[in-house]
Amino acid sequence: MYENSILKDIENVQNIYIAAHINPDGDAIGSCFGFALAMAKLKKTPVILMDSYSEKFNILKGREYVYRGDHSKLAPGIFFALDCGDTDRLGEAKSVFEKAEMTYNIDHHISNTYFACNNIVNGDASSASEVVYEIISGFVDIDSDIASALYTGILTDTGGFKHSCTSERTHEIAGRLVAKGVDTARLHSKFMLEHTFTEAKIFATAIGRMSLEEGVAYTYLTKEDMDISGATANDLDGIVAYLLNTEGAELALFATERDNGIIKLSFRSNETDVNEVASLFGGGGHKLASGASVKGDIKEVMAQALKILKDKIKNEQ
Ligand SMILES: [Mn+2]
Repeated sequence: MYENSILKDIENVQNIYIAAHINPDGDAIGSCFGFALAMAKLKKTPVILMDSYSEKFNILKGREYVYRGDHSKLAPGIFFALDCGDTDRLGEAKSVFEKAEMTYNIDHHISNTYFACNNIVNGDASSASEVVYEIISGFVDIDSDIASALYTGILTDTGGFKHSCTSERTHEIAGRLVAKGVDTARLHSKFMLEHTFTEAKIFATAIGRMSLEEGVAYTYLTKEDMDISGATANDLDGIVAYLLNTEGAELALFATERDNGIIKLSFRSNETDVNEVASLFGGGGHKLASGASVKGDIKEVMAQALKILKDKIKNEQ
């Protein structure tokens, strides 16, 4: 039902601006690449504004539309924000978004702030890629490149079809994408199993100092840990999920110290609403997976978050 409005809105523009959240993950990248490829099929020129991301995503088509030039002179006729809960999460692309004449917000975060002219937000969808599929399948013949990008987004945001956000519809869409020629074994191996040497080393540091207290599994990485290992924010995938998989853990907390004294908190849960917890720190996300960035001392911020999580578990018993 949004197809018509999108088709009408892109009719008179050539450049289609597309962006997702900062520190882009598989869904941010997959949804942007898939959407960009769909726009290219409509003879439009996609312009993806995106932070640096892990090189492993270079096996996907769509990356050729990532723009690496100066942002200051861009004045979009239309801007699609994908997999992004609020405008701050657009990072550098936020200033470009604000200049756009027409804006769309296509997402699946329940914390989404409905910040665009048109908001297509489905909190029940597994991923932004799933929402993008629902939209573009209405007006584009999905080929194997588009299918591979969207499949990657679904695959990574569902943790390999394991998380509770994986619905019957998710599998149905995944099946349709597979029918378009997705090399599922290759994508599973690339995105769910493979890690770099640096990722393995920083994983070991983080897991080596993990604790499990009153149902909360937690750990942290300091700026020094990151500097010594040469790891970046892109190398930390999977750590918080691994914490939650610890027997006896109901909640997981992973704190990392970033530049300028910013502490990034990641929360995961089997049941308890951690979107609420993240919102106490000015963040958000999903009920079972959320995050926040705060300024402060890592030990203090972590102690604060830990206390909130432990209290939450106690109150629910
Ligand atoms: Mn997502």
